Amino acid sequence: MSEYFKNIPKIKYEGKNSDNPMAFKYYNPDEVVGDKTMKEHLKFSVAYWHTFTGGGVDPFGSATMQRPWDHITDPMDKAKARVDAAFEFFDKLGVEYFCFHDRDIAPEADTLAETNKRLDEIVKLIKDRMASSGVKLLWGTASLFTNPRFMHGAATSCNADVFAYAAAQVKKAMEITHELDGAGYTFWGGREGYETLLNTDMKLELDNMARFLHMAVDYAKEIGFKGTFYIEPKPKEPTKHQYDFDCATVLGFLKSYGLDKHFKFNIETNHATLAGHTMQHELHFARINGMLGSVDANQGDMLLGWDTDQFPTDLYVTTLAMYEILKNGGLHSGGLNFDAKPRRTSFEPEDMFYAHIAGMDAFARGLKIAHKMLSDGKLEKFVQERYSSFTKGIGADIVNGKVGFKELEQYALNNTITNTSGRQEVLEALVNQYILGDL
Ligand code: XLS
Ligand code: NI
Ligand code: NI
Repeated sequence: MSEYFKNIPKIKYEGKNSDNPMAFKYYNPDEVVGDKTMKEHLKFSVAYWHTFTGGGVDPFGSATMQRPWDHITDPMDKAKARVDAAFEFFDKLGVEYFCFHDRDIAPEADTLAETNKRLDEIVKLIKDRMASSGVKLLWGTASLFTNPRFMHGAATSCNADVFAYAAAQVKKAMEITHELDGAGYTFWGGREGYETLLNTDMKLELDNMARFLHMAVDYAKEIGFKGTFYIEPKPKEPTKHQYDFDCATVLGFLKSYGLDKHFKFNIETNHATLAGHTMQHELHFARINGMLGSVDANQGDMLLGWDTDQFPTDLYVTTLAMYEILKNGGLHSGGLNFDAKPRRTSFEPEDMFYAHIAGMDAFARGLKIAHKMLSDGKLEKFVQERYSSFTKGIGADIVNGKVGFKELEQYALNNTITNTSGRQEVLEALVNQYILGDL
């Protein structure tokens, strides 16, 4: 087997004073934080699409990425080379999970039957590599947005033939995910949304999306796939309005169609910010509703209004994300999938490594800071005290359903109100102290 990243060694932990860019400064896989090792807490995953098929195109320019498989012209030979390169990459980086879309791993052919045959060939290869390396599939998914047939959407297309095609594609994608023992399967609503309501039957589109998901749930049962189903919210891009806008919108949708018990969320940082939320907000909302499943770990550029999918390096964000994840008792069958790509000017193969190292270090540090925040308990205690009026007296009566408007009116007529400060700035300074302090 040829080596694709020849000058790159296995990436090691060298500690915070290392000036070697090909080394971890904070991610020390076997270091124990609380009750688990960093590796167990973080469960990093490489996104096949950005890392092995992404070329660096943007709306104004073509591909810039230089990859060691570029010279291969036959599409299936190229797909096979990418598999070898991928497993070399996972091994050198020390990442134990990956995620893919069906079309990332095998190129589409002229017919669906031929495309499925190609997929089977590559899946066989991947299965062998997984067995010999111990690398696992975090989740699989289907690309229901790249091919022009999906111009109007997939499950929400106005064209019933497209709905049928999308169903056939997801059926196959679920089968290969199952074959590779995937821990989950993700639904990101590629083009499930609309450009203008002037040509859209929103009710039928939403009903059809629910029908589609019910069919997926039924089929999982039929084939014995026990992995977690994730929905990945995103508010816009490519359509003006994506139906899976944010966690709150999706939860409402799932509940009104009786689907909520079958799904969890795969939450992406850049999608959270596009929806006008912090990542912490989305994770927190999912957590308190028992819906926090997995994370697409990236970040956006706050000055650009699209999904730039940058590697996560903002410590404030990784810290507060890990805070929510730890409070959730971890991600269970989920993980931290780098749905991220190096900038198109970071086009050399080394940049694939540097980018992942930067993200892994930022999350490793975030984990340690968040663990300290939780074991000190100062923030949690503050919140608890802030709401302590609901643990006694009239507050306890409200919570326990003992009083109604009449009793509360009596109470309000006979009592005066004293408020206390929310101390936001004190708390922000405290978080900074944790980030900057010794761990
Ligand atoms: C696109 C999405 C996509 C999903 C998988 O914005 O993030 O990459 O994660 O289809
Ligand atoms: Ni994503
Ligand atoms: Ni995205």
